[in-house]
Amino acid sequence: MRTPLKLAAYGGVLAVAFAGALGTGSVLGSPVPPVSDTHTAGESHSEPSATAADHDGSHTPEAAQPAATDDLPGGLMVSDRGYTLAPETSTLTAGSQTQLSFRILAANGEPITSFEQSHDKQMHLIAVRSDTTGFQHVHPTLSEDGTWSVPLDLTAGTWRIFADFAPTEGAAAGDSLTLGADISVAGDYTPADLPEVSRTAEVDGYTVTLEGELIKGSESELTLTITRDGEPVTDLEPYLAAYGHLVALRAGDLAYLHVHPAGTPNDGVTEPGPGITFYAKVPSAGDYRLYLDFQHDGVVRTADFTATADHAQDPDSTTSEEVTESGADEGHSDH
Ligand SMILES: [Cu+2]
Repeated sequence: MRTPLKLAAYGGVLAVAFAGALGTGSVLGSPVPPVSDTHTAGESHSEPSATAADHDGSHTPEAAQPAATDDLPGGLMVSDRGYTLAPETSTLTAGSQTQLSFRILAANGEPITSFEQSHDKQMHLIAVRSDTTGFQHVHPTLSEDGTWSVPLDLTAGTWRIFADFAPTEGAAAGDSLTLGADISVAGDYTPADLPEVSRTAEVDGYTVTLEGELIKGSESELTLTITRDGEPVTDLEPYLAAYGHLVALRAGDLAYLHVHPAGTPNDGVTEPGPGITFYAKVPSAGDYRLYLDFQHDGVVRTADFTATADHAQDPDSTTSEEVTESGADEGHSDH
C-alpha cells in the first residue's frame, strides 16, 4: 500500500519541477505547500493523459508506449505487446549443427506452450548474419515446457534471429508477431559489403528473376520467375502453403517486413511456376534484402536479391499524400 502513495507523491514533485522550469508558476519561490496541494497545482500544467495516470498511480511513459510502436516493422524488438523472445544463451559456436534453443515468454514471464498454425507451421525461425550474407529459414520443434529447438548452420559474426509466430493467448492472440534478438558467434569474421542491387539471382543451377518495384509506404507487386537451363520451371512444389516464401529485410537495421504471396497452391488459379507473385510493403526508401525460398525436385533452395526503394515518390501515391497534408492543415488552430 505504501508504494502507490510514494509514486503519487513523486509524480507531484515532478509536476511542480516541470512547472517551475517552464516559468509558469511561482512554486519554487514559495514555501513548499503540502503534497496534496502540489498535486493539484501540477494537474493544471499537465497533459490530460499524465493527469489520468497520476490518479491511478501508473507510470505515464509506459501508458504512452503502445501507440509509439504500433507502426514499427517487425523484428526490431526482443519484446513487444507483452511477448518476449528469450534465447537460452546470447552466444553460440560456429558450425553446421549448432543447437539454438529459445522460449517465447508471456507478459507474466511464463513460457507460452501453444501457438497458432501460420503458413503450415507454429513457428518460423529466420536467422540472418548482420552483413546479410548468411540466411536460414527453419522450423523449430516445441517441447512441452515451451522450449523451441532447432539446429542452425552458423559462421562467426553477429546473427539476428527472428521468431515469427501467432500466439493463442495474450494481447496479440491470433495476430502474427515477429520478435528479434541478436546472437554472437565467436571466430574470425570478415564482413561482406551489401551485395549489389540485382534483378537476377543464381542458386544451384536455377536462375531467379525479379520483376516489380519496391515503393516506400505502399504495397507493391513483386514477381519472381524461376528458370533452369533457360527453361521455365512450371512444376514448383508447395512449400509452406505457397509456391514460395519471401522474406524482406531492410539493410541497416534488418527490419523484418510484411510480405504475402498472391494465391495458394490448388486454389484453381495459382500456377506452380515459373512466376511467383508477392505483395510487399516497405516503410522507407533505401536498400532491402529479399530471400526467396522455393521447393523443386524435393529440395528447398534460397535465392537472394538486393533491391532498392526509390526516394522519389511514386506518382500514384502523390494524391494520398496531398490529402493527408491538407487534412493536417485543417487541424491547425491558427487557421
Ligand atoms: Cu517458416
